[in-house]
Amino acid sequence: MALQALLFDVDGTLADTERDGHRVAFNQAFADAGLDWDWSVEIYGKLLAVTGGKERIRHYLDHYNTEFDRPAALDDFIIGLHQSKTRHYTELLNTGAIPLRVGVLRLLKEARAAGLRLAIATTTTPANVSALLKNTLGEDGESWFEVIAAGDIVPAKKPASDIYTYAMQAMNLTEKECIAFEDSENGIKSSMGANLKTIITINDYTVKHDFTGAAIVMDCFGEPDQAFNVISGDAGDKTYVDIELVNTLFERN
Ligand code: XBP
Ligand code: MG
Repeated sequence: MALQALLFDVDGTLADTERDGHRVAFNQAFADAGLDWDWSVEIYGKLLAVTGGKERIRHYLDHYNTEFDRPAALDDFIIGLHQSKTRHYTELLNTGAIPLRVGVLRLLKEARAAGLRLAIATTTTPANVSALLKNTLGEDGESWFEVIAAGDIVPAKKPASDIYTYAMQAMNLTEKECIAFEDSENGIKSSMGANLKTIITINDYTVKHDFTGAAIVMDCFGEPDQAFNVISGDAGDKTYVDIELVNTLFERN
């Protein structure tokens, strides 16, 4: 069956959001709450093993700050912290501080021109996706994507495959008609758990992750004047990701 849709992860794939975006917003929320918690670049890299901001805060308390005097209503406390973090993060995105990664805008435009359908499959909070797409693609940025599957819309977050299954069902498509774009081990476990071929672009936090089974692993999508570096897989004579290469990778067994 022919390729019909491109399913994009957000954080680390569309934009490099974690180190200078989400991490900074978490620390701002902790400071607002009078907490002395400060997630360094290094600690945050470890905490990223757990997807979902609320789940990540709980993981931090369970494994890195066990001495913290937990309030009785811990879930509500975490939800409050996370809502504050989301406010800080969307405000940061609204300053235009975080651009799309290399080649993303060009690939999205090429896909639309080729009549391919687009969707988002992400663990992050929907408000974060809206802010990123509006600030990078323009006011109508969300409309480029037929489905925006995000955050708590599914019971189990990545590495579970729920979010990809949800997106395909919402589009009435199967894994034989879609390809996924991811950046992390949790992400490829999720996409391959849904039997999706997956194109990986790495970032500083995921460079050492296990991407076994990926259709290809690169440092970025590249541009005509900025070649990508292929870390594993075969891009033929291509030096940047275009729809022809995406189709070649989709059709390759
Ligand atoms: C990345 C995540 C998210 C973000 C933080 O999602 O795991 O949890 O780190 O966003 P993806 P929230 O790579 O699937 O886009 O605090 O809103 O969860
Ligand atoms: Mg990601």
